[in-house]
Amino acid sequence: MPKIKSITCQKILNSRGDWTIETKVTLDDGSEGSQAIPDGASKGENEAVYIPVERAVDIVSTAINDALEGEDPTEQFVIDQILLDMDGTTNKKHLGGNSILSVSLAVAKASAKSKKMELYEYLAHLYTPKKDPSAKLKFPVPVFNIINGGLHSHNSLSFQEFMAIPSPTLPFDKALEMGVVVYHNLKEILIKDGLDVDVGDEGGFAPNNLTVSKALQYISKAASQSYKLGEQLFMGMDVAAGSFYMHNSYLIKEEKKTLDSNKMSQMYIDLLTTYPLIYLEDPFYEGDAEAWAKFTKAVGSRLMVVGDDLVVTNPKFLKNAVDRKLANAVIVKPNQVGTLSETFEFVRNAQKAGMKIIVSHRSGETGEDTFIADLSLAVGADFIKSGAPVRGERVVKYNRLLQIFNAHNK
Ligand code: 2PG
Ligand code: MG
Repeated sequence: MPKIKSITCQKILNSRGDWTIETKVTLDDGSEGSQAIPDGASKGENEAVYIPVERAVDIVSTAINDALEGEDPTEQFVIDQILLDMDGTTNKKHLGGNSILSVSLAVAKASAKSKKMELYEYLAHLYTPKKDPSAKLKFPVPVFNIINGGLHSHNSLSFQEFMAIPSPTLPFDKALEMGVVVYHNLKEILIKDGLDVDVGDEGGFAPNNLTVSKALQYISKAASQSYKLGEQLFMGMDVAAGSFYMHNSYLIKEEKKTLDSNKMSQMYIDLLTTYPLIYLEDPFYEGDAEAWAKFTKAVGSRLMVVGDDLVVTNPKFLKNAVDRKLANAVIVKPNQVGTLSETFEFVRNAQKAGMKIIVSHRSGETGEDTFIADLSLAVGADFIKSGAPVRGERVVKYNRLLQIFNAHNK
């Protein structure tokens, strides 16, 4: 049985040019696992606390290293519990969600190496120990964020993400190809119309002077050039409504409109009649529970109403969402909660409640990190969000899935 020999941590840069941490766990059999930590721009109020990087480096390489040295790394749930007990707070403000998660995930990676398993196989075995290892892999549908607004760009759009979504009936390689084709179509159309094709944090175009409807029109046009919209390809949005919720209403700055929750709902319902939208993430601020409940009741049978800031990958907030029927799908971001064990508990409970699962990146990522790709396979996620099919830190996740897909479909 291997033992943890040492845990080290250093600061590195993320895709936004901000510092983050990278932790390395070394086992006494020589196996190693490293994990860098992503960071969000539009964070939920109840996310685990991201402590300053210098402090996190110190905590991981001293206190956490001392506490875990000699422990069995394959006992993931024991390791995570030690970290939770050491922290002792509900939002991980003592040790930091970033410090804790980096260790939790690096331990899993080192253990996978030690067992000579692919990471997704090892994670699947932790998530469902009794699962037949030869069972067919379920690949997530990629959700491509091809127009960026909100806190991910400096344009006038208040909504954060406008997405092209291949039909869930398509194989992963075909779905990826569609995202690429639509992205390039869109680029040409924007250039022809004299619009800017600089990109936002997640690789989507971020031109100025768009409105929500115009952004959707552009995606429709780009998609219909090559595919049957509403059949082969659908659309979605991450509104990230909490980022423009002020004084009990929503400020749509590009249209100089201030809407209350009912008017926001009506706007979405109107858009649903015009565009083949199947996915709407954070349509309301997380504290606007009544609006979530009413809206999900009204459109939940034909639309994925996706909770992100609403549930922050935390079983406690998920329970509230399930009990009050606030959403029918959830985002999974391990760094919102801070340990692999809690992430698994969250996904398990959401799946039990019949919710769709979308494993997601953050807007600030690191170039080599592919953990979420393996995680999506391990838990059988329905979708994965890794931005547009451009920029190294975004495509590395799609490429990891493609490599595994190809290996399984020879
Ligand atoms: C989101 C994410 C990722 P951020 O809101 O879903 O797209 O953004 O990482 O900035 O919170
Ligand atoms: Mg979101």
